[in-house]
Amino acid sequence: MTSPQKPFNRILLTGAAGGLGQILRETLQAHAAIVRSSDISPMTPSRGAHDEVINCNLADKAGVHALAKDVDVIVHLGGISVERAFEEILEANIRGTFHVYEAARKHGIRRVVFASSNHVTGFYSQDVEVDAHAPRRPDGYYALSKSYGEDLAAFYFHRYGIETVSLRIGSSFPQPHNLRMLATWLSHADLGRLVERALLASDVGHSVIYGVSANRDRWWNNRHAEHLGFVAQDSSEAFRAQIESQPRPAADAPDSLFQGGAFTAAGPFGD
Ligand code: NAI
Ligand code: 15L
Repeated sequence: MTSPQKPFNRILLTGAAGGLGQILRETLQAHAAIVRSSDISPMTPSRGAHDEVINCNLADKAGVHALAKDVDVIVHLGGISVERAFEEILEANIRGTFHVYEAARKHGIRRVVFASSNHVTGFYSQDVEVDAHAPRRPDGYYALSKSYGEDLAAFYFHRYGIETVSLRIGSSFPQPHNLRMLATWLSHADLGRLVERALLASDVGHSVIYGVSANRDRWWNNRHAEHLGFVAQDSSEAFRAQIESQPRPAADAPDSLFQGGAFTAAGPFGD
């Protein structure tokens, strides 16, 4: 039963122990009577019936299916969040995201908010503007797993009508760490606004949106996601002087050349 004040009865949040999961576990309380938080890592204990906490490895199909019981909508953040060897990415991100969509299908869940990443277009030069219709240029196995996640989202919409908003998150940290992040930064408050729109906007089908604050210099144009109604309110400008006082990366360093920065030069692994 839906709470009269809140749009959803139960939201499932994966990756709840992570940097963004800890933030969203709080934010989502405003949108659902019950937030079910899940992660493979330990989480802050439940604070009551409205705040469920269940440990689960996304690679465990039966576990993920149990997680999705009586859920209205999934915010899927869980998985490896940086570049790693393919085998690690395979279990958590590729198999894990497949399990999330299959669980959504079996439990009749109508929408997923998927934490994709800017790295699906990481191999574009920093002097090019990219939008959601630009061909992807994944910058590693991590990015390939997010690209697969977006394709999975499109498939589950066309085949089963399960809607997804794929959030190509830039760099969402309390503050930008370097020059690149002056362009890619997404404040935590703007992340909350973005997820709110992804949950509440109607008829999203499979939508793709870059998660980026209203920074002075941006590489991403959200012209194809205006229907979501996301308006960023923060900007990295407040941090510019501090960042520009740090030593700059070389002009030919990956962090200066490509939108994906250092991810474009990670690996190879296991040689
Ligand atoms: P994080 O690494 O802090 O959190 C990810 C969480 O997923 C961790 O708590 C981890 O324990 C969990 N996890 C990993 N493998 C798992 C498995 N097999 N089963 C269950 N849980 C597992 O990452 P963060 O920064 O919170 O990011 C959240 C999501 O947003 C990730 O999917 C990440 O790829 C994506 N993202 C984040 C960005 C950022 O700037 N923070 C930028 C772009 C995308
Ligand atoms: C990501 O996809 C990562 O999850 C995050 O840790 C940051 O490195 C971010 O991209 C970024 O591009 O800065």
